[in-house]
Amino acid sequence: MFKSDTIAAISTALSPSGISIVRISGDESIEIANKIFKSKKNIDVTKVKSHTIHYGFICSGDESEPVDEVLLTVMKGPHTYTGEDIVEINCHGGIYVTRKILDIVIANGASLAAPGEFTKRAFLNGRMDLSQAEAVNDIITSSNEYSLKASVNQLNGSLRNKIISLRETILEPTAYIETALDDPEHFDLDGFANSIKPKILNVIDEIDKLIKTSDDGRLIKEGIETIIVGKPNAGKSSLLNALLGEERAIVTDTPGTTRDALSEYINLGGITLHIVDTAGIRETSDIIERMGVEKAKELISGGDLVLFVIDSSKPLDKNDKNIFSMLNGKKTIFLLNKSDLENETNEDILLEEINKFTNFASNPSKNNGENDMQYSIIPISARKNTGIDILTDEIKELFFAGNISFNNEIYIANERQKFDLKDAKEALKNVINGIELGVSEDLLTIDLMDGYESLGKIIGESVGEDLINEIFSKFCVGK
Ligand SMILES: Nc1nc2c(ncn2[C@@H]2O[C@H](COP(=O)(O)OP(=O)(O)OP(=O)(O)O)[C@@H](O)[C@H]2O)c(=O)[nH]1
Ligand SMILES: [Mg+2]
Repeated sequence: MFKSDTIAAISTALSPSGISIVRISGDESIEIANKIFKSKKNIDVTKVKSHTIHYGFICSGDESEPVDEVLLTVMKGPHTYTGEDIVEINCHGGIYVTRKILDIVIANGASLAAPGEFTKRAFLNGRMDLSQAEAVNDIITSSNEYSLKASVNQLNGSLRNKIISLRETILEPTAYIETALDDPEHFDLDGFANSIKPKILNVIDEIDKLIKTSDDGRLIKEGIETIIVGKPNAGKSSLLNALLGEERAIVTDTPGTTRDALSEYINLGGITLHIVDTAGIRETSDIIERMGVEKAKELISGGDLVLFVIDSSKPLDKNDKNIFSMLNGKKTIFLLNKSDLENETNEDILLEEINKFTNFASNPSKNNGENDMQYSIIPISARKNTGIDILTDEIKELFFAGNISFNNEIYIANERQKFDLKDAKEALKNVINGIELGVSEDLLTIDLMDGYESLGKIIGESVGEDLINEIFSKFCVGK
């Protein structure tokens, strides 16, 4: 077991609240608690049962007056978060009182915990692997339902189990080759390399599937970068407000109201959109507006999704048509806005225009062709708030083929994990090449082991101290 100092930190946010928690972990945590905790029945904290809660007061030792009234939770290792003895002090949630209790704990022998140090200890003590430790942080930073579910899945070991099983598939033939090389009289390597090819190809395939989830993983975790575009006065800012459910952006009937791009995070049916309202795009001699057009183009190229707002109460004009040329290869939803008014531009007219652009799919609803654009058309009224539900469903359809199921689905939302998967894939591709070229088995084992180790890094095996420190430094203090 990993040995170290006893550490302490405030585990709750530092703002006035109902309660705060000061957490202590390490060999001396129970003794420290015993020195500063006083109860009417004079409880000896060193003698209480594990996983019990006690009512009393924190005193600073030299002062007889209690500092606060608290509940003390005593949990003895190894069945704790860190694997060590843990004491948690539930005190009143004032900033001053919580800090004072932490100071008393430190004065009695604990040292201040670094960011993520509790979780780092959990990892070092084998309570969780690295993918699970990272999932803890992902849960804390989750901002939507799907991201939370994906993180909880990972905490429960979904990724870990997958990696372990892939590694076993690699290790088995590697071990056989090594045994056979040591003991050629009893083990035969004739044709063995070829016989493992399907297995290794299968592992590569599985790794590929994981790598492919990383796009969805990013979208789930960070949100879909969504750009609202359209000509002036089409109702872009009204759409932003409708999606937000509040009057965030200024809406007027004067074209050119929005001058600077404005962005907000929106939670929409379990997914997050990072949504940007842009200045209306029109041909203009005004330098500020021209800069706005350039900015919109730039935003479109960096976005995951374009919401193209069209004023359906007016005919399509030059300004609308200009925008088509910016949508090359982008997932786009055409919104026929102002559907509460008499329409001048309907779906047929719009389709005709869309079809003039060859890079748009010929099938109006969905198309998965590589170079074709995926798009759909939805009539809405940003003012009357109609069609917004359909828009939400359509976004899910476009990005997650309609259903994000979370039974045992794994999403790679972490660049580090993606990087290690790619390394493992490269090594295993070398194995396949080696088999095809007929290289000797001992050379194959080198690449097999490379693949095995790259996968191991995901769960924290054979990773260096620097990397571990870097990962946990991103956590908050007290976790
Ligand atoms: N009838 C009707 N009017 C709408 C609708 N959506 C927006 N409007 C009106 O259209 C006008 C322009 O709306 P905005 O949301 O400011 O349009 P915008 O696209 O952001 O305009 P710029 O910022 O100038 O580019 C306002 O008077 C809105 O009230 C709608 O669905 N129906
Ligand atoms: Mg606007």
